[in-house]
Amino acid sequence: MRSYLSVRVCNFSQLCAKIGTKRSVVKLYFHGKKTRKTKNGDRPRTRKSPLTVRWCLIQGFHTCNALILRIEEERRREMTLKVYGHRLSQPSRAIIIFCKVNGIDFEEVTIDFTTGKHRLPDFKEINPMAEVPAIVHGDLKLFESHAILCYLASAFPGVPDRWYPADIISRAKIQSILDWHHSNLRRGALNYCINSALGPVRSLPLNPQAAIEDEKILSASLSKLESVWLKGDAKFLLGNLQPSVADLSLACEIMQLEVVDEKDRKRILGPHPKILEWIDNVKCATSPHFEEVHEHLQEVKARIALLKSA
Ligand SMILES: N[C@@H](CCC(=O)N[C@@H](CS)C(=O)NCC(=O)O)C(=O)O
Repeated sequence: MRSYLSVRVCNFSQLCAKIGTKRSVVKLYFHGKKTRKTKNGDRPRTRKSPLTVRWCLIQGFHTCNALILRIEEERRREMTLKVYGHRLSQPSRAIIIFCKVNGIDFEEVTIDFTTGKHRLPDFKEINPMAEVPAIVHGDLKLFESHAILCYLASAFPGVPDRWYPADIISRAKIQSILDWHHSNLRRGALNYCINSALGPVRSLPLNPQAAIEDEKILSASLSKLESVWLKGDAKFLLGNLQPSVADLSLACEIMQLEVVDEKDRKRILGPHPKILEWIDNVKCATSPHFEEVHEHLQEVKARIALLKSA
């Protein structure tokens, strides 16, 4: 933590310049925040600065250590990463697992898209596309899971390079898998799961006819995945020895098949032993978070069974 013991100021402008904070923020701390009573009569906590700090500033030529430390603390709080998602959502799971595996401090905010919460104005302020996942990190609001994974891997210094390597060629190859994913594997897997099992959970009808077409796209994508990026005895995509953001994103997509009927899942994944082995590798490399975050799918599966029997 930076020490401000030597910071001496005589007015707001100097203080703001020294600590690189907006004048309005410093004033807020200095004067405290005006508060109104809430419905139940409580007064919310104010951020009144300690008297000593106030006195220091009034005196005009004093060290503002306590005030500055409070501002820094608030900044850190504001910088805490917020992940808006839902564990039924494949891309949300990838982000949650990524944060957990890499020890990134984050707050998980559940947006239940099965009941339309993603269309509420507050969430659309964060993601105007009304989809989970999205993140808020300081002033940054970001949506699209692949962009988020790449941002997290680059913005947090403790994340090992192999997740999204600095080397531009390795990075470009990962990017190419991520781009392919959205219009192929995801298209097939997402629509197949909705049309064959998940629909009723989201108040949508099942559509067995569409599911047949979705399965064709999904199976073709699985074959491509095996023959292009998992060729030879590759443990992870691109023949890497450790998983990258692409492994995590694609593995979470395929895991969505946990919610479909067991015989359908076996029919689709059975012909792809390399895929099954690779998913196990991703699971092992990110254990126990991978399993823990995917547990939610079992609850969804139980809900599907209940809706079916009703
Ligand atoms: N391309 C987006 C896809 C996000 C997405 O499809 N999210 C789904 C949940 S998995 C969603 O929020 N759907 C809301 C809706 O369809 O109304 C990403 O990778 O983040």
